[in-house]
Amino acid sequence: GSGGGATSATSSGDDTITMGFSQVGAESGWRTANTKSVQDSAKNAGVTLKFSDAQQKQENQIKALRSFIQQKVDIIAFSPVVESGWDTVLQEAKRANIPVILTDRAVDSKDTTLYKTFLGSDFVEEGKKAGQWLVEEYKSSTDPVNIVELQGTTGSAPANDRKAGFLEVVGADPKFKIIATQTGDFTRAKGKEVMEAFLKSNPDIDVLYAHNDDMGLGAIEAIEGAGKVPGKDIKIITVDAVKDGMQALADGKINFIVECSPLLGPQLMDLAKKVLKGEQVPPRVVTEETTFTQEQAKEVLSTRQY
Ligand code: GYE
Repeated sequence: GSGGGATSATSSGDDTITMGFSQVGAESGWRTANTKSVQDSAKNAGVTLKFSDAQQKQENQIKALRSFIQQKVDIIAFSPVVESGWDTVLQEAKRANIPVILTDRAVDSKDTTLYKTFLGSDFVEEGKKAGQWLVEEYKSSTDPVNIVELQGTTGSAPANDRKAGFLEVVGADPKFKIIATQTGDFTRAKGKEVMEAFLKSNPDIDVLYAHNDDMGLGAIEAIEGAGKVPGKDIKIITVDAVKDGMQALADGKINFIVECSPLLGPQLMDLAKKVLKGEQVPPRVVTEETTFTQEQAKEVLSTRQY
């Protein structure tokens, strides 16, 4: 129903749940698949969804959350573009008695009563998996390995954690050198632009680690434009495993992809229903995911859902 508060879904007589969902934007293939998953599963679950696209700006997300509070939605879910700066608006939601679920990305608030649960991937683990592949790939070599890194959106949980997890693993061996690192904002266009700059100032790049497929795909264009062969002259590791990324992996242009599932919608709707029924939910729900080599990509490409 439209009445505010944690129990309105059951006490207002009708059992329609209204969810306000503030999405980061439409910056990547991952994001598009995530939006579709949330919208489709809201429909299937009979949840009325108020969907708002923040175009990668925190101020827009804060506005959207305030508007959801004003409209007295039953529950708010959002994917915070960056980790910090949410306490004030989350306190406003709490005071209005509207429960909040974090999906996909975390906040760094000390007060964990500001949200009911956090549903999404373990980004540190993803970064470690990327690093582990590299360690294995170069295990018999003692030469220096020059790495460039395309980071996700500055201040976002996946950018912070994918960097940290990767460093934790490759940092143990001094032959791995990160010679350049910069944000590509998770977009193809920025990935291409920054990779062009990397190529100009660094003649000897061995490896690209891109925090998502889209930046990697943009970088592939830059590498080809510079007359080099992606996947051979420069080895490429990315994260997500969206269709276009998996295609490039199967084609030999990417060498390894760490999966990050955007299909969070069904679990989000389940959690929302439980929270509104007053049931206990785990404070953290971690998405299960795997990794793909070029051979594995060829096998699963035709059955990928996103
Ligand atoms: O990896 C990237 C997207 O937060 C996990 O955001 C998400 C990331 C994803 O733009 O492609």
